[in-house]
Amino acid sequence: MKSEKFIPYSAITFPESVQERSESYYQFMDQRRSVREFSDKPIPKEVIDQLVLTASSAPSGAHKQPWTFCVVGSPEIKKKIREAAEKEEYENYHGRMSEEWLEDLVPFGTDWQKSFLTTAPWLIVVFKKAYDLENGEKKKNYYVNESVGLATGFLLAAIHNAGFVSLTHTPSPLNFLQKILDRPANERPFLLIPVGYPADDAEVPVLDRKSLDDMAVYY
Ligand code: IYR
Repeated sequence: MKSEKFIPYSAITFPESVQERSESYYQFMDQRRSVREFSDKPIPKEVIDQLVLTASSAPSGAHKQPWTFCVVGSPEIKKKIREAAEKEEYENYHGRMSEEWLEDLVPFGTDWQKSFLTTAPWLIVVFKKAYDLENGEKKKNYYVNESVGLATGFLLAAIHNAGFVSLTHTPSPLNFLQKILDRPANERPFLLIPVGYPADDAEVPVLDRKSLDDMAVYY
């Protein structure tokens, strides 16, 4: 039974054909790359606001929007995050990651040093909320990982659309972010995303993407 109010859905139409639009959007999104070398060129906060609003327009379980985007521009806090992340990553690269894992990362040229955490003008730390707190009462959220993953995908697309670059960074374990950013117990860190312009000499590894035949099955 429909208990909430409903309004008509305003269908969107475009002047171009569906073929043209779907092809050009694919070509555009296919140019998105994870970048590890950032410029320190500033981005206005108001622009980041729009990217975060776009992320929060993602679908979520029972429309609970179970996320908090912590947007860090403070050089002091970025420094603290970098120090804590590098401490964990040093351990990861020196014994905590398996030989197979280290081997799998060779094409990306990653190591424990994370200079992008202080160079990029903004770090967006995405937190997931297992539950909400309303006047001290726990309110359940649903499909939290799926929802927050979707919102992060929207965020990456918005960053790319604005002409910026990003990296989905997963220092592990992530819990130092909870402490540094002083987040409440119902929030857990999900991903750390530096956002900025690419460095002038930024490079990305040569990668192929799977063909349609290798990743889609039609019935
Ligand atoms: N978190 C580490 C290791 C790492 C793991 C995967 I899977 C990557 O795709 C990339 C890096 C780091 O950030 O270096």
